[in-house]
Amino acid sequence: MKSFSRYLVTAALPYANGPVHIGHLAGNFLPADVYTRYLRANKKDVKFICGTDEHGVPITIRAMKEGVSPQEIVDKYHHIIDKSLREIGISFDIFSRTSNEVHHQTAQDFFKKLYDKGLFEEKITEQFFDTEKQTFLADRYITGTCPKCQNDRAYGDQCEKCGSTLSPDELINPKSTLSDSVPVKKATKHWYLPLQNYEPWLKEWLLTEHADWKNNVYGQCKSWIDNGLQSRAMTRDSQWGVKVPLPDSEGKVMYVWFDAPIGYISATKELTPQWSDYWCKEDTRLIHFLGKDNIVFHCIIFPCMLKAHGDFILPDNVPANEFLNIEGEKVSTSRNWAVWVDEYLKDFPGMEDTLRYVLCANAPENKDNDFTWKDFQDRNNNELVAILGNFVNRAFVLLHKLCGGKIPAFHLDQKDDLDDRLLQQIIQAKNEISDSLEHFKLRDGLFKVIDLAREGNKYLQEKEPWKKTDQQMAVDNCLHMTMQLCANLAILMNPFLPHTAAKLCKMMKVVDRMLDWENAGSLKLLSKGYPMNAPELLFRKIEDAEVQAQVEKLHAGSVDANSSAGSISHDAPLLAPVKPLIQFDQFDALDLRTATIIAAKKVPKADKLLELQLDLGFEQRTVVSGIAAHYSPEEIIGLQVTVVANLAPEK
Ligand code: B3M
Ligand code: ZN
Repeated sequence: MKSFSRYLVTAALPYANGPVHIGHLAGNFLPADVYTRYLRANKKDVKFICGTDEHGVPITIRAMKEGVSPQEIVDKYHHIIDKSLREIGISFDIFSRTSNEVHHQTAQDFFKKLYDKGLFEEKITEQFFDTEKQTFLADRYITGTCPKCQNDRAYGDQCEKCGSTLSPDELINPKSTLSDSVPVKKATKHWYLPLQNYEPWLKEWLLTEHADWKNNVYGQCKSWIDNGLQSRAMTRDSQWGVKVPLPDSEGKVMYVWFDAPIGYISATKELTPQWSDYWCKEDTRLIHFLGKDNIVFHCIIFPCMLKAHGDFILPDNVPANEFLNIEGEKVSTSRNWAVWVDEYLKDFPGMEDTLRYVLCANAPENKDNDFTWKDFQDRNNNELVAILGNFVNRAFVLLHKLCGGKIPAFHLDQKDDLDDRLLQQIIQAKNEISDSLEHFKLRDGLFKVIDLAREGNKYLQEKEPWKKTDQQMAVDNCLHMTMQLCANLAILMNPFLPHTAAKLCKMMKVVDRMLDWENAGSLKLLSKGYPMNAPELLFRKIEDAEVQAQVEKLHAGSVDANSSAGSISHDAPLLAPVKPLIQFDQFDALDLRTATIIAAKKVPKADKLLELQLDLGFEQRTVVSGIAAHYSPEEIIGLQVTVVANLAPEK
């Protein structure tokens, strides 16, 4: 096994064209963060790099939909994404932007170097052109009828109805989305990277030397290589992107997948003057975290670019994840079938670690996995609250009750088998969690943390210190061990649940340094006589109503893929969001009755209001209702409605 002096961890750069959802977190940011926190706890020299990807069609399309400039789009979403990732605890060393000057410069230098080495092919091809707007059209900007399913809203690259991959030539009646005009073909020059030239090298480097990569990653790469690689255009006709640094290249920018991965290099430059140690020295371990749709770019195209350039190291591993579905369906941002991280943070304040926990526990490491709100509630209530939180709370409560809140002595002559067993379990958990994390198996690692807490509960149950108040030494030993286990748990949970680990450290009155990984496995973390703070609950229970509200919100905000509202943004859901929770006594105060509408008329000078005459059975009443925009008086007479019979009258 090669030994490394430093680590460079990257998480795929999210497009700054919308907020991030839990699929991004589970597939990409969270595994990278857990791994990085583990490296830091091991005192490794590590830089964790990310930022927003601010170029390409995803940005310009979004700008068109929101009716603003691409610059406004990237500014808006960069900040939203940055904020929510920080709040959920993704501990980047830098979260940069590909619109930064240093990035444009770095990407242009990179391009120029490949050009000067003669590594590009220049080709002239015919591309669709909008004569009205005088611009070439990216595939996404062309719509027409799908030749496979006749959907008349298919895109030039894909039909979202039947899922087929298309080219604009295949569309029936193609139209430009910019002007609705029929596009024409026009010749244009671009620079191509002949990937086929790198095939022998890729077979050696990737398929042979990196045969240890995850099966899902290796398999995808092998099939790309086996199918034969081709030249791929590294430039586009557009006004938005990194300009091609060559004479006579007005209107040409880099293909977003050429400049975006170079963003990892530019962000490192921005972060530290020592950036070249990280990018140019062979004893740096470069690890890219990403979702499966980005595998080919990180495992084939970017490595070919790096190889062509020659100054930089190559990734040592690319532990890509599969997809996380939600409530059994694929995440779709256009259909608003997603759980947005910024909204989660608002709806569940202080519960960052619960989301981290549930997403790690369901990490789509080897196959697509599913997130459901029921599972979210169950895992929180049955694992975090009932096992981990419960153990820590019992330990602290018993310590305050039976030992005056101070760490008791351990009387060696009274040590028994249960104490030995617990120590062995702590040491074994540390080794197993380390091994899991080193092999990017987050779920296994996380479950071992919970298992260890479960053992702690078992230990307390077997020792029953509350029944031994006449044997202080036995009580001391039990609570000494229990508290050392709490400290060990803080270290072992820290990569996964950093907010909780910090809270626990505060309760134990210890500094962050205690969380160094080397400290795990020790029974000397808290010394005799050291006073502990009063316990605080680490986790809280989640009620049925809270998850029910989330399920309703998900369905209320979702949009049918084929409806014309398919472009709705999650900022503007179709239905009003569910109001804040009320307590049962507020509900119980309402007197709800069924009434029949016996007469209805418009209220003069109030276009929203109808005046209704209601029969409640025990009385007739006149009420005013703001439904005039939706119902005419004629159509509602005779209908039954629910009335809040005890609502105070108003003028
Ligand atoms: N922005 C694709 C994506 O968000 C792209 C990743 C770039 S990583 C260099 O899925
Ligand atoms: Zn189709």
